[in-house]
Amino acid sequence: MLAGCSSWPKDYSDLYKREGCWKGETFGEMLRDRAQKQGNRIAVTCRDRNVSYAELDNRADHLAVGLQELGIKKMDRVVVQLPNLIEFFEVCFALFRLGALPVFALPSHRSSEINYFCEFAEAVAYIIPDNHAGFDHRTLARSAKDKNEKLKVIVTGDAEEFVNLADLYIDSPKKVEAKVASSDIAFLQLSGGSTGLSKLIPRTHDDYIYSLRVSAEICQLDKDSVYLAVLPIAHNYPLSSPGIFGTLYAGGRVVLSSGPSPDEAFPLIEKQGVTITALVPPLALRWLDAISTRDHDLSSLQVLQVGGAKFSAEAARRIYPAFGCKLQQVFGMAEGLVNYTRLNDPEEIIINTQGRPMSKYDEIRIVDEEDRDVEQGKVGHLLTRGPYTIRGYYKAEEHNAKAFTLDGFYRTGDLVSMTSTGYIVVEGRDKDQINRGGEKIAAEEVENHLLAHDAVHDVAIVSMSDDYLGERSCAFVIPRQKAPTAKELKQFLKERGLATFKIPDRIEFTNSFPKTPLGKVSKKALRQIISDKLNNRITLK
Ligand code: J2J
Repeated sequence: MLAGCSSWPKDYSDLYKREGCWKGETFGEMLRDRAQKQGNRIAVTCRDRNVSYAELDNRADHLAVGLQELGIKKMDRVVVQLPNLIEFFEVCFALFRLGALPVFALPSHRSSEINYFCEFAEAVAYIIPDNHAGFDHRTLARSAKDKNEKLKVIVTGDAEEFVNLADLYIDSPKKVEAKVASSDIAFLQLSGGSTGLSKLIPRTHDDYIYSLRVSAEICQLDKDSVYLAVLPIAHNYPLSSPGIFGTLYAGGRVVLSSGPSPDEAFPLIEKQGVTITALVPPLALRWLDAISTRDHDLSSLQVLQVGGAKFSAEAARRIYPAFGCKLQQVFGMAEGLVNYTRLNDPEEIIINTQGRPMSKYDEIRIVDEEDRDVEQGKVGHLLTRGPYTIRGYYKAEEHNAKAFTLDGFYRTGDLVSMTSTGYIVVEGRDKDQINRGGEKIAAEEVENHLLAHDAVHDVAIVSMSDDYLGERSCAFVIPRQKAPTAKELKQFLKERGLATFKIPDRIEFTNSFPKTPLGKVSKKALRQIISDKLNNRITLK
C-alpha cells in the first residue's frame, strides 16, 4: 500500500471480496481482456481517428515501455493534465500497467494547482498537451520545473524543450510486467475541497472497477453503447459514472468531444449514433435552449445524465419532451458514493430526486449535528461507507480525523433527506465550498490567495445564487487603508496562477463582517446580504 493511504479494515475487505464486489481485477487486465475478446471493435473515437481495443492495448504496452525507460516505475506519481484526447487513455493504461499512479488534474488548472499537485504528490512526471483551449500548457511545466528540476515533462504535440509523448511508444518484444495487485492504489483523484487546497483521493483497482461494473449495469451499457464525453474526462463523473472507463468496462465505444457546446456535441451525436452522455446542469439548460432551433437527428440518444450539482425539477421535467430520451440524475463524489435514478424509475422520482446509492453495500446515514440519525424524511448530514468509498485522503491524517467518523463513515458535507423508498434529495451543503455549475471551489483556498494581497485586511467568500450556474462566487473584502479595485484583485489572482473558475465572480468591499454568536464570520449572513442586494432589497455600503 502506498504510504499515506488508509485501507479498509480487514473484516470489510473480506466482506467485499466474499460478496463478489472486489473480483481481483486490475485496469491493465481489464483492457487486455477486452482486447482479446473484441480486439477489432472500436474503443475510442476522436475526430477522424478510431482506435480499436487491440490497438489501444498495444499502444498502452508500447507507451509503458517508453515511460519505464524514462525512469517511471511502480508507485511513482505522475500528474496527468490531458483534455479529451485519445492520448489520455493511452497514458492512463500505460501508467496502470507500470503500477505508476496518475494524479488527475483538470485542463482548467493553472500553476497554483499544478505546482501544489506536483509537490504534494511528490510527482516524478507531468504530462500535458502543448496547447489547449488557447492556453500554452508548457508555461505551467516551466513553472513546475522551476520548483523541481528533476520533474520529467512529457508533451503531446510540440514538445519544445520537453520530452515528446510520441517518442515514447516503443515496440519492444519485452512487455512491461510490473506486479500490480488489485488492492493497489490505481490513481489519485481530486476532491472538490472545502478546507484550503484540494485533497487527493486514493482509489484502488478493486474499488473503482467495482464502481464501473455496477454503474455500467445500472446504465444498461453493453458493446453497442456509445458514450459521448463532453465534460473533461479526468473528472470523476465522466471518468466513472459510468463515463469513459465504465464504457470500456462494458466493451462499448467512447466518442470524445473537444467541448460541450451544442454546436460540437449535436453533430457528433447524430454522426456517431451516441446512446448516452453526461452533463452538468448549466449545460443541460444550454442544450435545452438549443434543441428547438437545431435540426440534428438525436434519436440515437437513450440516456441523458445530469449531475455534479443540483438539477432543478423544472428543468428536469423538460428533458424528455425536448430530447425524447430518459433523464438520469447522478449525485456522486470523487471520494466514492454515487447515486443514480434508475432508467425505469417512475417519472416523479427521476425528476424530483438525485437517485439512490448504486450498491446494496453502500451504507447511508443521515444525521444531526451530534451524529444522531434523523427521522426518515428529515434533512441531515449525509454520511456514507461502502465498497468504493475511501477510508481516508492521501497524506491527510489531521483532516481525515474530521472528515471521517471513528467507524469509517465519510462525512460528505452534503445536506440531504431520504424518501420513504430510499431515494436521496440533495437539500443543501454544510461545507465551505461553492458549486459553480458542477465546478467546485474551496472558499478557503481562494481566501488565502486574496489574503496575500497587501491591500486586503480580511476576506470571506460565499456563494450567490445564479439562474444559469446554480451558484457563483462572491468575495467580501475588508480593505486596508488604500482599497484595491475589484479588477486589481481579480488580476492578482490570475497572476498567482489560480484556475479561472475559482476567480470570484463578484467582489464586495465592506468595513466589517457579520458574526455568529460564537464570534466567527457568519457566511450565512453574508449570503443573505448578497442575495438581498441582488434582489435590490438593500444597498451595501
Ligand atoms: C447536487 N449536488 C451534487 C447532484 C454532485 C458522479 C456525479 C458527480 C460527481 C461529482 C462525481 C450532485 N446534486 N446531482 O464524482 O462520480 C455535489 C455534492 C457532492 C460533490 C462532489 C460522480 N452531484 N454534487 O460532482 O467530487 O456536493 O463529484 O458532495 O466533483 O458535488 O463533487 P465531485
